[in-house]
Amino acid sequence: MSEQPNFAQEVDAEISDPQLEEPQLYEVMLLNDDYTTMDFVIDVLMQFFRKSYSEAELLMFTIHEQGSAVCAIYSREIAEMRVKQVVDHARAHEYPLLCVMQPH
Ligand code: TYC
Repeated sequence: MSEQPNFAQEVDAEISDPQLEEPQLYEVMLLNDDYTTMDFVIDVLMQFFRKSYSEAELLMFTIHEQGSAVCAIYSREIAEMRVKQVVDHARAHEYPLLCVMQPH
């Protein structure tokens, strides 16, 4: 008998046992608009997505030019919380900034 692990069995177990499946991850994205200031977006990226100033500035310009960009990838619960925090923060400052999530 071979001492090698049976990978086929392990793969089958992962498919059949939901407890062993990897949790679905979600991309959290910011969308461009014409009214939110560049400085506000940079602050959001630093405050809520833990980017350095230079990372945040580069990502902000990517969103500004491309229309959107992935800012982080999280589990569903963390992604939902982050989207709500960012949207609430933007509305509190009367900016229309949109933050959305989609399966990774
Ligand atoms: N387009 C905005 C401007 O010119 C800047 C901006 C960047 C807004 C990224 C939203 O997610 C955004 N002031």
